Amino acid sequence: MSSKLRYLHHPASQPCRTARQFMVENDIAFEDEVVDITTNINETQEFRDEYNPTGQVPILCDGDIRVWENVAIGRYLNEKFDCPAHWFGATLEERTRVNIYVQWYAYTLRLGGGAFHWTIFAPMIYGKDKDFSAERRKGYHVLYESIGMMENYWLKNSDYVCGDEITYADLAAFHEMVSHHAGNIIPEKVWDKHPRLQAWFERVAERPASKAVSDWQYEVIGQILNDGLEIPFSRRTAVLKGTEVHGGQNNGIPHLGEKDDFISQVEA
Ligand SMILES: N[C@@H](CCC(=O)N[C@@H](CS)C(=O)NCC(=O)O)C(=O)O
Repeated sequence: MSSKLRYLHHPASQPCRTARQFMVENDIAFEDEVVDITTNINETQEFRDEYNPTGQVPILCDGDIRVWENVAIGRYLNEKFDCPAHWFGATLEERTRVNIYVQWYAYTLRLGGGAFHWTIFAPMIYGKDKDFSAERRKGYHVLYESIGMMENYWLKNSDYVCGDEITYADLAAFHEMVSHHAGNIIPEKVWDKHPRLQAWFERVAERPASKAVSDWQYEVIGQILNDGLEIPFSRRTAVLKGTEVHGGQNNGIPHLGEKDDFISQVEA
């Protein structure tokens, strides 16, 4: 008996939108289940035991199988549904480039989500009267280093981050940038310094599946924000935990002190 795939997610989550777009791109049918990560529902022992020990989304349920981590979800679906080879690479070389990208992004661009988180969500969680400038700086630092790599390495010689065809890596990168775009996190001046990144973002945004996934997100989140910016967060989120990164760790991000003027240089 075949059971329907269940997809546990939240629309504000970049990794959730990434795996979602992969399903939309490949016409994979699934049942949508929003997990309200603004409450502590996903931190209960029951949730962790049943779905994911980290309490995070996205989670794919295929019968008794539980898949978490968005890239693992993409790979699982790619194999299960024998999706077109370009998504994860047709040759060893192409597959390796996608592998390198998804490893790299998890420690860099993904953590740059801190710039969005500390600007948009943190005031709703902790109160608008608090000063998050130090945390925001950390987020911006990682974000700007990452978009520098996107511009000068990943997109230097190709239309997509891993070559001339779209891969899962583009979806992962795109949904990080969608949040920054939606939240006006990156100043125009900085976008203008990254013309390849800008052109790539527009290229990926043109895809019908990008529009479907992003419009849906804008609709849901936009509605909440228009209603007065009061997402009832009652807890820390993973992005917040993830941006607690310091120089000297194995992610290669330098101490802020060592490059204290980096953010102002990028924004100059
Ligand atoms: N490495 C994970 C990250 C997933 C993640 O950060 N999920 C966040 C939403 S963006 C979450 O579930 N936060 C709630 C929590 O940590 O309790 C992936 O790529 O799937």
